[in-house]
Amino acid sequence: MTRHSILFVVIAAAILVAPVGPLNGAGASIAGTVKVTGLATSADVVVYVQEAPGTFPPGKPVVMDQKSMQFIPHVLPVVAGTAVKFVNSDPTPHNVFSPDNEKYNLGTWPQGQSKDYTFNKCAKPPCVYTQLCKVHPEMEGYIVVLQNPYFAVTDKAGHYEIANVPPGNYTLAVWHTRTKAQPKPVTVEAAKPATVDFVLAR
Ligand SMILES: [Cu+2]
Repeated sequence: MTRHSILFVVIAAAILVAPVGPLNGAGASIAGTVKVTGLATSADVVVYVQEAPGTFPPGKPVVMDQKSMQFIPHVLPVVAGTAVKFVNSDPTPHNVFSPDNEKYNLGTWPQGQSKDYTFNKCAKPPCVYTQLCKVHPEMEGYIVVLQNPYFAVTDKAGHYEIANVPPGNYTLAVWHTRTKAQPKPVTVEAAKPATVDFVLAR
């Protein structure tokens, strides 16, 4: 091979292995504050891009723990197709079931054991799956299956940040267990952070 043809092969290989989608660094964040009126905390609100162009691979497997008699995290958004590992960290047996969408009951297991469930049956995101435990009726968690990875969950102060969203025009929506708000349009320009705030009320 000549030096030129070697260079060509190297460049061609670099193009082939480059990730599909926006170039690194071309995106920008969407961030802001969500105020949940009438509640002590503005945490656990899912803020998400309703629909982004293209299809998205499942995210890496994520954990939902059962610890101190709670589902942790309380609210867990995932990209469609992502596997969730349900872990029991308590010295008492817990069960995991959901009455929503295709419905499932993963059974009951003791401390230190886990079961996986893959969320690949959501036909039209968002799909919300309430997580319940037959042993402890007061336990409740939520898994929200979304079309794309551009989502975030608010902290106690209501802050959220969605990193590295490709430039484009989107609809930004929110999901919360008890309150609602209308989606809002947002335009993302390259390397220019966008700010979108919400007020949620019953
Ligand atoms: Cu339980």
